[in-house]
Amino acid sequence: ILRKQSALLSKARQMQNSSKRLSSGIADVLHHSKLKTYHFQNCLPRLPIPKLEDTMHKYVTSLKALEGHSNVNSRSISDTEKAVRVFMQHDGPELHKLLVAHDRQNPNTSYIAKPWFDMYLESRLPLPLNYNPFLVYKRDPNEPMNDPATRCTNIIVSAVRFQNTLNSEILSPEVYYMKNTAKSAAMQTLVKYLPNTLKLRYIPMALNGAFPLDMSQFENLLNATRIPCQDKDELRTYPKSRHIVAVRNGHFYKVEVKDLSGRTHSPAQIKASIHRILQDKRPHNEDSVAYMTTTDRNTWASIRDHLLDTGNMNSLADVDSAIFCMVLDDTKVEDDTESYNSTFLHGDGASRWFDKSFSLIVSSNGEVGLNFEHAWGDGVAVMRFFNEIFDDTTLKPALTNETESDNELVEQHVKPIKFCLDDRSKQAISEARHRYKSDTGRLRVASCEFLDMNKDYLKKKKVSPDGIMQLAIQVGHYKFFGHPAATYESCSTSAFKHGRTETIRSCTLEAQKAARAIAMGSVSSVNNKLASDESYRANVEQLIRKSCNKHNEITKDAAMGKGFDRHMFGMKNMAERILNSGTPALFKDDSYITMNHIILSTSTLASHAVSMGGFAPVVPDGFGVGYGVRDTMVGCNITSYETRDVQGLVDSIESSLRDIYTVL
Ligand code: BUJ
Repeated sequence: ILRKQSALLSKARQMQNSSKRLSSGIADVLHHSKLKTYHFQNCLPRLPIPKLEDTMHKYVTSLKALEGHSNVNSRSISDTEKAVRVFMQHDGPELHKLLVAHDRQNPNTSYIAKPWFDMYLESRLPLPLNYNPFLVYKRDPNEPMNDPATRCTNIIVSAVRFQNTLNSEILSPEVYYMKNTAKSAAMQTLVKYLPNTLKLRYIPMALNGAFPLDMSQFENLLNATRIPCQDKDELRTYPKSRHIVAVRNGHFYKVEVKDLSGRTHSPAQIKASIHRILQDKRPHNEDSVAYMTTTDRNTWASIRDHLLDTGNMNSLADVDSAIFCMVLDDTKVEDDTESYNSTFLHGDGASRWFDKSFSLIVSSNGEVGLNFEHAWGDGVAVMRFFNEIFDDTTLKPALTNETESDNELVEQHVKPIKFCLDDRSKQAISEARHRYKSDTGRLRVASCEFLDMNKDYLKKKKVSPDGIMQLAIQVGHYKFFGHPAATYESCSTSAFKHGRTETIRSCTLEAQKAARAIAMGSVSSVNNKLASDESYRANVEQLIRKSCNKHNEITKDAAMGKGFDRHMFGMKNMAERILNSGTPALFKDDSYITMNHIILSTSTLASHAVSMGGFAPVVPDGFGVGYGVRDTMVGCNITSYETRDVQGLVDSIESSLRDIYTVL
């Protein structure tokens, strides 16, 4: 009786809440922003194309930091300097001029947007491991709410609220606030009424240290998928979508979450749908079509055509057009690196659909991760969604673990998605399954948490937290392998219209100088100079600070569109694809190849909702380095393939953090 009473009470509360939301005019939204979602979109500044001389200078300087790498020595550097001089006399100015002219003719986008989309969509490599990263949510602080069906339902409801908010364009614009003044009501009102011309809306924001970010990627966040096609994939969106696709044990389900008029089904009804799927006792589906999303893109494209020809058009349409993919995984995720990476980075492939713009994966013990396709967008859009969902599910959950399911319409809301598979399809799926098992079996992971340093500690020491982490990665690599490595740190350029990312080349001359000095006096070495020799320590401290200052400088440059990588990529693309004039010598040079064979691919993000994240290496002999600076620690999660000693690198980074801590 008591249980029934509490269920009735919570139902009444839900009805009250939903009628409150309905009476506010728009049903089921996250919030109602004063400023429209795309308020600043037309006023965003354009991504600059750096000066050719600056790009060449930065390229050579960055190459010099790699000296000691097996392919980089004083002779190869001077060869590259010569190649740069030749480039500056002939191809360079011509390609740069054409890039600038092309950019002027396309004022509503950035010079990098199309080549970057093409780069992703033309790659034939499988999406998992090569492109899709993952993020893991912190657990709901209210532990009973981590019951999988409850958490899953709350996430679905919050995601649909996000969809409604975005569709109604009342999701607040994404703004990078350096100061709080622009957050004031007066400022927001002023900006709201300024006309949409001549950057009038943008200027007062920027003057107050607030930078509106590009929101074009939000259009491909929900109801979206990548479609495999021969030689170049496509992105498709289905804005009117009313269902999600759920996967469990390799079986697919279409779960309707909105009625025909666009009204969201009640949370208790959605919970019933989730329970229904969790109760499905069919064995694991070895013939899951999902395995095809783990293969190279041309193989998948031809099998997809075949599937369409053999009666699977509606089933594929149900998957493609879903708002997002929700995986109900059978695995219990343990609190260890192996378990996080294997569940959220790749899984076994039967219960994932790597083409969807993103999938949410709920484990049997209520751990939740997000795995996203990368062509359509970058960290800013994904993190906005990720954070909003965490806040909404934890602060305004649609239901509790005690809420009972409403089963009345469950048969109508949940429909299995069936595929008709002939021998050819089954054979392709079987091959994909075997290959994926072997590829993922070669992945290795290791992580560390260093508790003596954290965000506050580093701020108090007046060093940039990111600069210190990047330095520790440099020192760790140098100490373990004895030479520097081509390093990529991802930096958003979303402060510009249709900006994507720029590379921060963290392997700087300054970082290498500090790395060598730290390695020489390391606390883990016999001659422990960092701890025992004060003048040595003071000298190393100066080198650490110089390295951090340099890192700050190149980070600002990258965020302002003044790195060198995208400019070079743009010129190469111009020569090869627009002019069809072949690859200029500079880009065939060994140095360019070495610089772009990224051994240390690194990325970080700051969010109160993330507990873990990562991605695979971008080259077979590389490392995928996810790292974070938190209130309680600094840490990293690193992947590699079996030929590299990832545990050794992580141990070395951990000991480098100890060295830096000793010096600071
Ligand atoms: O640069 C780009 O254009 C996009 C990059 C590509 N790449 C991943 C190859 C660098 N994409 C991103 O940077 C998005 C990555 C999103 C995942 C980031 C993971 C961050 C990990 C944080 C937590 C780690 C803490 C571990 C503690 C044990």
